[in-house]
Amino acid sequence: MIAVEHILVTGGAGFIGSNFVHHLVGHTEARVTVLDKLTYAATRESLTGLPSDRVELVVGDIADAGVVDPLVDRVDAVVHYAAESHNDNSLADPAPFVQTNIVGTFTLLEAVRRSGVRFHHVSTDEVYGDLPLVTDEVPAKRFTEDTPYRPSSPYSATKAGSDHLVRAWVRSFGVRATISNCSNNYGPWQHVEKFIPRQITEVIEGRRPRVYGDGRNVRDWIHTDDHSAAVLAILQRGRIGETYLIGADGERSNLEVVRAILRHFGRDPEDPAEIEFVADRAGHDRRYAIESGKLRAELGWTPRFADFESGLADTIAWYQAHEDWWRPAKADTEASYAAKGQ
Ligand code: NAD
Ligand code: TDX
Repeated sequence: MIAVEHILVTGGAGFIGSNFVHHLVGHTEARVTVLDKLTYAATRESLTGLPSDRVELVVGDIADAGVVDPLVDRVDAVVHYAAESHNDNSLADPAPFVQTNIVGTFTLLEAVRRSGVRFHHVSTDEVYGDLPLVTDEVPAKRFTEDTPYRPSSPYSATKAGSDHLVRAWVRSFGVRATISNCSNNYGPWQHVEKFIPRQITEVIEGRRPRVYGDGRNVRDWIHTDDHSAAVLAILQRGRIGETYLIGADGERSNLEVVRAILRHFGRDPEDPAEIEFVADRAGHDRRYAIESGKLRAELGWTPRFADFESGLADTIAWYQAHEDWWRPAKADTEASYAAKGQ
């Protein structure tokens, strides 16, 4: 187990990074410095209430070595969440994805190479491309740590590029790094551009959920709290140079998810008129599914939110109680979707 006295969390004001900061404060004695550029996706409010003697927010860019280098020199470990994270945005404008996800990760890797600091890189299952639907191929395949990389979108290609950089810095320079590739997260503080918050807030606003294409695409849902617990286990006990897949056996089609949301609000989930089918995403990945046996066997991790429907119910209740937080972003987000017929 490594000593984690002071940790730099990049992207710690975002959806998943802020959850990890809370997890660190609750489960370790570590001090935390958050480095975040505070893009449109940042969730500053999610860091309120944390002890000021343990958590500090530094506003800055991970691609700026002048900002990154002195911060890395102060810490024992870096946990790297900062990214441009939304596939649809990457189709509209890939440039910030290349800059933050690739140049930003490179900048951090150069800093930890120089300082010898432990590095954990947070990545996504999307680097593996997609899988056939279960109905198309039996038995169903799942991603493992050995699945070849085959990213589909500018977002997933830049995350794949960042993973490759981390592996090269481990092998060529002896950087002490681990990588995790997690499936789709849900939970509080997720931006309303993403699928589950968008559909919950559409229904709250009296509109219909909006499903891309035929809605049969499958995602493997995991609660952010479970993701954070897995990342901490890897940081503390993972083997250097290794990759761990994180997933909670939460496969659901997009249609199943919107029907669960409709059911929760007392609407008829089987009535096709309750759902609006909109233009499909270009290059839309069909199915993701994670085999997380390595993480479970080596590090003893298991998900606490084993029941997706109850985690979803908690998440819906959270969005109902936090309208003040999501409402300012909602109108602009919907205007940009409307412009694309989505
Ligand atoms: P998010 O978009 O909610 O948050 C990203 C955060 O990074 C924001 O606070 C933003 O301000 C910050 N950021 C962006 N560019 C930056 C830069 N140049 N310098 C400093 N900070 C910058 O994203 P998220 O959904 O919380 O994802 C966090 C990480 O987890 C990403 O690396 C993503 O690839 C990965 N991931 C996400 C999911 C998911 O389902 N959302 C699943 C697996 C992996
Ligand atoms: O309005 C919508 N309707 C819809 O049908 C939106 C926003 C999405 N979708 C579909 C597309 C996907 O099949 O829902 C699914 C989930 O979409 P997103 O929330 O955009 O997630 P996804 O593209 O799967 O990527 C997410 O998981 C992996 C995160 O955004 C990534 O950061 C992470 O790496």
